[in-house]
Amino acid sequence: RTEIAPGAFHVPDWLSPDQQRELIAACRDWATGPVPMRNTRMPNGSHMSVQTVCLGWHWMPYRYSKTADDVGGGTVAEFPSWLAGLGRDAVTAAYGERDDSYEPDAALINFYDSTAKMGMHQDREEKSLAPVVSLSIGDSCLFRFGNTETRNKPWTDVRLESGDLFVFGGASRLAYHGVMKTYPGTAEPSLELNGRLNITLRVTGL
Ligand code: MD5
Ligand code: FE
Repeated sequence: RTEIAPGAFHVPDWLSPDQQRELIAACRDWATGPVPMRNTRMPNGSHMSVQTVCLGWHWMPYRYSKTADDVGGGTVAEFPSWLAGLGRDAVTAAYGERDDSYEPDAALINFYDSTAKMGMHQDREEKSLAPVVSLSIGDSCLFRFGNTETRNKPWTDVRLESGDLFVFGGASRLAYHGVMKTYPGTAEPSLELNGRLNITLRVTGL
């Protein structure tokens, strides 16, 4: 594992091929659940290029709700306990020390088609500063990990590949970050995933 910045750990190739396949299947179900995957509408009327579906809590800019107040008002699917267990394993792998107190209660599943990206931003909607777990599956991407002060340099560019784990905690929890681009067609063909999935596990503190 590599510490990209204080509290930010990259663990390449952490998910097994079987775990990746199972998570893809789960994401397909979640994407068509009570609140379907959608391109989130921003306050200025534009839409994110990434498509998102949430578990436990519904994220909209810039708050969490139990209901999808921006798209139909349905109640989001529950956050499964097996996913919280995977989150504890992830934090343990990143920090090298078992943390059974880590209790994520929200997941954001982001799907990137060949043109999607995500601009530099901070994740500040959570009232808890517990670590965020990030799992990447499918096409590789160019991930940019910045600083906590501005969305500008200095930053570190990291290529995230299928199966990679990233954990953002400690001094890195409020760092600016973004996905500059994906590398279309780099997913292992047997995954049958035409794009990139990113699953983040979060503690909302709500
Ligand atoms: C992605 N997702 O690949 C990225 C990577 C998001 C998002 O940025 O907000 O859905 S996960 C990177 C991340 C998430 C939360 C906190 C921090 C990084 N951080 O504290 O640096 O779809
Ligand atoms: Fe983010």
